[in-house]
This record gives sequence, structure tokens and C-alpha cells, in this order.
Amino acid sequence: LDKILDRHRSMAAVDTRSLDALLDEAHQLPPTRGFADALRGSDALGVISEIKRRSPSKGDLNVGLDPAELAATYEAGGASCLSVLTDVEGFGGSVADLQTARAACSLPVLRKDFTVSELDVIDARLMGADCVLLIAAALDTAELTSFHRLATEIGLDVLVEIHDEAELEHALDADATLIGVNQRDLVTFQVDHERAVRMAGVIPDHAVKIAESGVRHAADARMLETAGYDAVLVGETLVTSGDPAAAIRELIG
Ligand code: IGP
Repeated sequence: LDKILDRHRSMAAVDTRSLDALLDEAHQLPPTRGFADALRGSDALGVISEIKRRSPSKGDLNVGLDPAELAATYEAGGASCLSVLTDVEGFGGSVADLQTARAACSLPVLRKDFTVSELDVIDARLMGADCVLLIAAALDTAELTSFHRLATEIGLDVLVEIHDEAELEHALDADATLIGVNQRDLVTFQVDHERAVRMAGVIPDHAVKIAESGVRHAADARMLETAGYDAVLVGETLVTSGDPAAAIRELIG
């Protein structure tokens, strides 16, 4: 994580584009698709289906995937939302992947990337995302709060990713209403279902609760749903499945 963050921070440091001009542009865009609303609307477990070609921990998952075809398949399977990796070096993603996937379906789309600057937040909106990811472990409280406010101001929903109680405090201080518990530790890459179950009990009920990473089987989904999660965010299981639509139907239950 530190290596990826360093790379993103050094890119941000040499970005000299005008914040004001980009903000103006962002304010003129048509409304977003309503990522949070898509998750709040239903009693069934929501599935946020991810388009991920590779990852630093697992290597190649499905480098040759077709983002348009996969997005349409996810929608047909009943996914609530899409998540698309746009990080190039670590995950083999791109802005083009996000735009191609979004154009091929009517689902709201999360830009899955390492947001480290205000420009990153605005870029997410300008590239067509409906929701932006803020990783609590990667940002200090002031950044988390100001990026969250900026994103909301330009019409983006915000998913704040946390691991534990301390990060939850930061998320709530920043007024987060979409909270994702990453079951995978960003340093050891271990998946910890027990921590996810514990965290579901301490996230306030006004927030939409999302369990991220390491969701494979219907049994995982049922366990997380019973613990109190409104949705799961699933990548590897779907991009490596021979029948992603059927896999989503099973996770929904
Ligand atoms: C999906 P998985 O284990 O289903 O492929 O995980 C998603 O949670 C994972 O890609 C992820 C991620 C992130 C990727 C969670 N948080 C932050 C990049 C950055």
C-alpha cells in the first residue's frame, strides 16, 4: 500500500492543473446515477460487482476481460452497482475501463483508486464516476474530511473504506454515510471475516454498511448479511468465474 500511495502522491505533487477551472467543469455535469440510493433501495443483500484485471497480491486475475461485456453481465445478474479499478500499475485498470463499463449498463459506478488529492476527487467526477473511494488508512483526518466534503459538493457519493474502530471514528468525523469494511488487511493481505462481523456491530445504523474483499461463496454472503451488512463488494470471485451472473445471483440469495 505504501508504495502505491507514494506513487499517487508524487503524481499529485506535480499536477499543476487549476483546481478552480476543474471545479467549474464538474459543477456543469449532469447528475450522477445515485450509488448510495441503489444500495438503500432494497432489502436484499446488495452486490457491488468489481472490474479488476489484476492485483498486487494475486497477480493476473483476468487481464483480458472486456469491461463492456462484463458490466452488462453483472447488470443481468442483478448487481446493484459497479466498481471499476482505474489504477494502472498495480491493478491494470484505466479510466477507459470505467467509461466503457459505465456506458454498457445503467448501474452507478465507483471509481476504485487511491485518492490522495482534491484533483483526484474532481477527476473521478469528470471521468464519469458516480462514487469515489476514500481509504481511511491512506488519509489523515483533515484530508478525509475535506475530500469528503468536496466530493459531496460536486455530486459524488463517497465510500469510506475502514478496517477497525479507530478508522471508523475518522470516517464518522468526516460525516461518512457509506462505510466499507475491507476484510483484507492492506499490509498482510489476510482476509479476516471475524473482524468484519465485529465491525458491523459498531457501525451506526444510519450508515450503509458494505463488506469488501474475500467474498467467495453464498455462505460468506449470508454470514455478512446476518452480521448486518447491506452490501458486499466482490472482485476476484466474479472476474474469475465462468458464469458471473449466476455467481451474483447466488450471493444475493
Ligand atoms: C474486491 P476481492 O477480494 O473480491 O477481489 O476484493 C475489493 O474489495 C478490492 O479490490 C479492494 C481494493 C481496495 C482494491 C478493496 N479495497 C482498495 C484497491 C484499493
